[in-house]
Amino acid sequence: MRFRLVAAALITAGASVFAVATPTAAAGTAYTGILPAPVSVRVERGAFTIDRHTTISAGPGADGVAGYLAGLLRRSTGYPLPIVRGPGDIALTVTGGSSEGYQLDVSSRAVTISAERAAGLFAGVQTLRQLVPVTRPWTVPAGHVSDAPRFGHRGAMLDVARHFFTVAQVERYIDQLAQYKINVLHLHLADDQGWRIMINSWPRLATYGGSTAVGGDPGGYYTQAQYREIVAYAASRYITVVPEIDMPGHVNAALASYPELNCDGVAPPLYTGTDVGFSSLCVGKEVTYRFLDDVIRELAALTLGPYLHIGGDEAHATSQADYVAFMNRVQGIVAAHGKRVLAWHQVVSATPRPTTLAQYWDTTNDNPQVAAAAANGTGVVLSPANLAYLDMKYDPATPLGQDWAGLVEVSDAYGWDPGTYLVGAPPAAIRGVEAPLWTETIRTSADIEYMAFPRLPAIAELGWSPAATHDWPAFRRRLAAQAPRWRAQGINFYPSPQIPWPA
Ligand code: IFG
Repeated sequence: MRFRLVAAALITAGASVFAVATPTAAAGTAYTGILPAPVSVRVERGAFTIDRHTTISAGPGADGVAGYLAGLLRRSTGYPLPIVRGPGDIALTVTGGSSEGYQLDVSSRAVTISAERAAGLFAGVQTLRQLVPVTRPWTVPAGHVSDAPRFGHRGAMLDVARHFFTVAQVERYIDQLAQYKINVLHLHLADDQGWRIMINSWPRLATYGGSTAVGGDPGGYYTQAQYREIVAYAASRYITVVPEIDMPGHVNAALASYPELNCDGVAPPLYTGTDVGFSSLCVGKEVTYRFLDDVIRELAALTLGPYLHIGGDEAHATSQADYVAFMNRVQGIVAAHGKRVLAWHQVVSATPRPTTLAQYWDTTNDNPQVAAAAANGTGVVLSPANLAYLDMKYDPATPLGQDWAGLVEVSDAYGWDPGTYLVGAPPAAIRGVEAPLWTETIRTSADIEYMAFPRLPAIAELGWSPAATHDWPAFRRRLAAQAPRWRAQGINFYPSPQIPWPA
């Protein structure tokens, strides 16, 4: 519907720049099938065919993206697709500026993608990928896409604490996220059941605190070199990693590793259950803040982006007064190491710093305390558990996941508007969305994919696309059209009965 409106508008407006041809059905479907939905698309006459002579060119600042695109297209087409200096058949250009948007033009002679920043160029490449058929002939219908993201924070969270996931498994997920223009990967690195990142000044956190997992499953942890590899791989996909060390609760792995961190000086045993809210750092001991200063210093040195996540959820074993004092003090430690704070929304019961972001995970859209903080300048990232938690079951028969926040089918994940969702929160306070995947019941990449697909693309569209493109009947068709790609990539997606999947 929207596409025809755009075409009609162009005809009415007498767009003489391009003759608005009568688009072929295939061309129309290709451009109206892009997910997340772009700001605007226009189909033109003709098509560009990638063949053995096709070249790629990259202007200054576009080399990384050009290399990524060449790798993708060489793998799928088998053609050499050399990167040349002069204007190539596929030309990538970075013009300078701050927008994450891009312009994509396809004619029978050339494909051009231009963007102010390499991140926008990368987004344009993800769109081009969706215009290239999954099988030969490698013919891209002619057209134009003009696009830019609605929100700056378009995130996915992976809990590597309840179950540990290797670098390769995390990088696999990063590649899947990048296809839908996700730009933040929040890694939940520590919890009651495991500590997953080596901290050189407190090595037992990883070597001992990382030795278990839920249900007694194998533990594990990232050396700092391995963690740097994840961060660099994500950065090459224009995804910023946000590390989370949950505190003052969800800390049994740390308490088990160092007796001195416990108020009574006695380390509890390692924990492999799935209860929450029973552990707390010792707010009254100074060693706690020396410990946190060391942890935050080492994590900040490993973090390219501006944010560190300090958790703050389910601190049921910490008094409210202690919680407030603790969260206020730790925000200062993070700032002292040059980073900004992301925290679960309970942080608003303390005094959020002006740059602190609250990650909202409540199951109601009416939370006056968070709305008041938002009205008072605190930025909010929306992760409503009953809409965006990927560990929620799709239906009672779902073999994985939980249901404490309710059942979340694709239509639930898609059926809300982040801009207006939170009652009383000014739209300007909403920084974006994030889809957490908690892993109490998730052990393999296939498990991750079963829960993340197809709901993660729904959240990704809410984060990227204009509210005006929000349309469930159109979205479910676009989602269905992604299935051949997922099958080609071996993504173990849940074939939701809500979606008209192609045979
Ligand atoms: N709530 C806990 C998580 C996890 C989750 C599972 C948050 C912020 C339930 N905290 O979600 O640690 O156990 O769905």
